[in-house]
Amino acid sequence: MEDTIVALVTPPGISGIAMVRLSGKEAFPIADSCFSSNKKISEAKSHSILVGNIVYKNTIIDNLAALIFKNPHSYTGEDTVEFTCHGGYIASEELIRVLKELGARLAEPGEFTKRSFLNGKMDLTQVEAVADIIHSISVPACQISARQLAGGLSEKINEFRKRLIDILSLLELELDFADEELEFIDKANILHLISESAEFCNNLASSFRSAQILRNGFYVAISGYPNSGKSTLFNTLLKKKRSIVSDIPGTTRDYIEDTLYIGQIPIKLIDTAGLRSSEDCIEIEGIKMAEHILEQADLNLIINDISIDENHSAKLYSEVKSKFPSSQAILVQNKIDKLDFSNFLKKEAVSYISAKQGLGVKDLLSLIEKEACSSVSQSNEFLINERQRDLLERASKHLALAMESAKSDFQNEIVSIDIRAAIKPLGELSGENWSEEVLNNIFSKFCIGK
Ligand SMILES: Nc1nc2c(ncn2[C@@H]2O[C@H](COP(=O)(O)OP(=O)(O)OP(=O)(O)O)[C@@H](O)[C@H]2O)c(=O)[nH]1
Ligand SMILES: [Mg+2]
Repeated sequence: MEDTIVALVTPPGISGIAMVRLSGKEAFPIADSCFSSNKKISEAKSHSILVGNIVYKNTIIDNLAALIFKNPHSYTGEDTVEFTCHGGYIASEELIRVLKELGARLAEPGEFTKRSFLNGKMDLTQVEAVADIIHSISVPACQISARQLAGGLSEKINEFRKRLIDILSLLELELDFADEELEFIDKANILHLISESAEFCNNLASSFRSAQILRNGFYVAISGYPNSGKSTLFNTLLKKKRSIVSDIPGTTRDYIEDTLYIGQIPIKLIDTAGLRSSEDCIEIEGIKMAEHILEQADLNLIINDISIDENHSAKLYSEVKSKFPSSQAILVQNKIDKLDFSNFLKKEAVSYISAKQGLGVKDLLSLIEKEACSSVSQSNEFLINERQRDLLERASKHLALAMESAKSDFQNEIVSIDIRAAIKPLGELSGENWSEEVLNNIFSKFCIGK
């Protein structure tokens, strides 16, 4: 962290202002050597703003404001200047060029946040929350991440981690006095504490799917036999002509994805190739993709052309249900406009629509919303990611083993081994113990300037 780093922290393009951040040991001297104002940046108070010109080699580059943050009271924990220059492509690029010529180097992706972590300003769950806020596509996801950034998740994890460390110390203390046959611990209470910690890890780990939905959207695949009206429904739901519709079976070959907002959960709709046995290698590839999507989706809409027969897709529907039990499936009877529907006996849990005329589509949307909401209904206190889920599962596995040995024949050595093994991943969660590999992996997902 010897280098002083610089980057554009706002997206490049035409805008009122752009922000360039300069952070590191030499931030103030570098800034002072090109910033001309009534006061030097190094002499200004922290959290103050100076307005002045950037002048380099007798040329005025821009007139701008400089926000000054003195270490450790900055985002990175280092001396930092945030220049708000004029927007557009040129002024900020010129400013960065000048700052680089004066000794700064361009920041790597996520380097400002990495420095913040290494300087103890944030723990890893907060770092991950920063990335989540930036990439949020729904209001609840953004709100949960903001809570996580405030430190809620680490606080909770550290509470349980500390509890386990206390248990471990007691178990080890008792071992030291094993010869004197002294007992310090209330075994029933310890068992209760381990079980509570295991439950916490389990519950948090199992909130992963729900977190994924809030983070990435609720995936709804539209599938069925060719010509059943999948693309027509896709377009009707999106209220735009997005997918090609024709009466030639096998029109859709690739899959097409678009986002629809129902309530606060983003719905990712995917139109897929019609499922049938085909000789055409491109269509075969499309069908393979469609099957993969069926497996991944949170909800599968199986579209049936009711004008052929109400039970035409019954086999496909039951196959999808049994092959992909972790996804929900709804049978959608399409083209009801082609039938005399007045005396038709509707079945429960089946949706009846005319994708072409928009009949029943509102009810289908409500059904999708209901499914999406019930998938995230468990109160999502935190938005855990894959790394966090894996660590929580590891902790919970060792806590289960610790409970087993504590229940059968309470031997301090054996119980301690698993408690220690559970404490380790909990420490990795917040970054108490970290490896370069983990950090690189986390920060590679950041953009330059964050
Ligand atoms: N009458 C009527 N025709 C429909 C309806 N939905 C779709 N169609 C017609 O059915 C034909 C096939 O529609 P598509 O939406 O292309 O069907 P698809 O399932 O996407 O077909 P593939 O992409 O080939 O698998 C087109 O001629 C549509 O106009 C409907 O609700 N009523
Ligand atoms: Mg289609």
